[in-house]
Amino acid sequence: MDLPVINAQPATAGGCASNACGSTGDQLAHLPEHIRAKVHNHPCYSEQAHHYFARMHVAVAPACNIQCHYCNRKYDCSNESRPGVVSEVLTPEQAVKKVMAVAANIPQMTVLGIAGPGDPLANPARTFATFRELSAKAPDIKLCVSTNGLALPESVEELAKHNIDHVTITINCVDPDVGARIYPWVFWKNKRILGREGAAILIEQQQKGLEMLTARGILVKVNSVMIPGINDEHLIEVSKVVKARGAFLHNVMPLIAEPEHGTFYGLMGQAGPTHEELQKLQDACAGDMNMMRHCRQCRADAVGMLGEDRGQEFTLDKIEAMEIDYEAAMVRRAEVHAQIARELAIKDQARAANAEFAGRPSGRLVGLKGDLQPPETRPVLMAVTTKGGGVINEHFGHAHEFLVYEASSAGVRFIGHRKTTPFCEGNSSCGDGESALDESLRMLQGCEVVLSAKVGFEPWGPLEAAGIQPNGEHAMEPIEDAVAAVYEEMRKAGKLDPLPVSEQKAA
Ligand code: CLF
Ligand code: SF4
Repeated sequence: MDLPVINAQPATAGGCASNACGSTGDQLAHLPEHIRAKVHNHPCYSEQAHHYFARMHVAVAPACNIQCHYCNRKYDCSNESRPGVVSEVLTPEQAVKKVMAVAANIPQMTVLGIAGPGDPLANPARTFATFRELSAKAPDIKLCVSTNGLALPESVEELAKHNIDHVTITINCVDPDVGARIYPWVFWKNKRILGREGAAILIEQQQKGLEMLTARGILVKVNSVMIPGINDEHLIEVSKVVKARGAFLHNVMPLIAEPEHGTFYGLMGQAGPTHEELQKLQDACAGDMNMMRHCRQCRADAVGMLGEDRGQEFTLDKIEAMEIDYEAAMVRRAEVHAQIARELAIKDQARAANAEFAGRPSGRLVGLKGDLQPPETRPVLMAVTTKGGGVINEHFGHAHEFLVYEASSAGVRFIGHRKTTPFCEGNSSCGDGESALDESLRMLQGCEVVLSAKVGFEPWGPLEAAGIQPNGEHAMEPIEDAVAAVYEEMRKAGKLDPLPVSEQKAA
């Protein structure tokens, strides 16, 4: 990113120092070189990378060895996917073919993950056959896996053997009493173990696996499903524990539970958190942990940039018809990756020059140059629409999601994303756009500005009426620059009350 990096904390040995892994700026600058090399093009481990690089999943793992109350086996794994969407399970051979076809056609695809629809490590033969083939045939693709952790300790050697540098463990609790309310059973040593006893085994295996992985230098991300009233407050403790054991990143995701998903929680009416509750918990955890805030809870067969799914372009029949010259594809992929690296380097240089000109290392808005700092002003949430590349390049009416940023005197930080339905797929006719616009307005709750490449006449009035200022003046600009500029305009226009002196932080 181009703007102020909010460096809230000093660097630590365990990974990112700030909340920057899910945040802004040259978030990787403080990391040791070998860690940077691992995460710079992984769209989940680096917020910056997710604007430029894509991932894909292959659904080769149908079975699971535990039961989560938020999962129905008929649907994708809730660890890493939206419930309610069925995946086609592939054989390892089909999966390898698909990966190579996608890599040849989407050169920005850097990471192959196995994340379901069950648990990859409960299907070790299928999972490792896929990894083995791919590491031989497509060595330029990073391999990634997501697991519930029950079978992790016995799989660590095999994971290391295949050069799997990124492992996600879904850890929802470190207390078996909490676990008993999330996991009705685990399947352990050929027996189904119920309730608290089963949860205790799962927790022990997760923590052991985490330690074994970090001891080998494998980067571990911990995913946690926030279940209000069950583990929400407890996740602060989870964050501390997993950080102490060497986890690199913590991803707190909202529970998705609807009756039509057929899950226990869905049927029992267990509610998921609101945007505000999720952000509050993520902020509370951030004091101890690098937080991921850009997770899209992907399907187990997702393809493309986070937030998009191009799976339909790569169905088995279409792949069969494709001629793939992977040698040539690797050359093309390397060129595209080098081009992105050059683009990012230019942005980093511009940011460094900005900071130097402003006379301060970071943590202040670009545009506030010189020695005098204005008084601290209240934070403002702004939504942006983007198709990727880190710039504002999506029309308001075409957006499938809003990225939400918080601008304050301290800088610009990424808060999260909110899914929506594009209210207008065409330029002039908006069909049943009214209800979709209502949905967009609801998703924009709490935001005072929405920045898009273009905002049409039709939504303009309702947005203003809802207290959200539409803004199309920063089309094609880097997101953080644009957000900072608008914040500065608001400050100059007197729209931001200075914070009381007692609430101002030392600059
Ligand atoms: Fe897939 Fe997971 Fe690897 Fe990413 S997803 S296995 S780490 S490549 Fe990413 Fe998707 Fe969130 Fe997962 S956005 S659900 S965190
Ligand atoms: Fe479902 Fe994944 Fe939990 Fe297994 S680990 S029950 S597949 S959410």
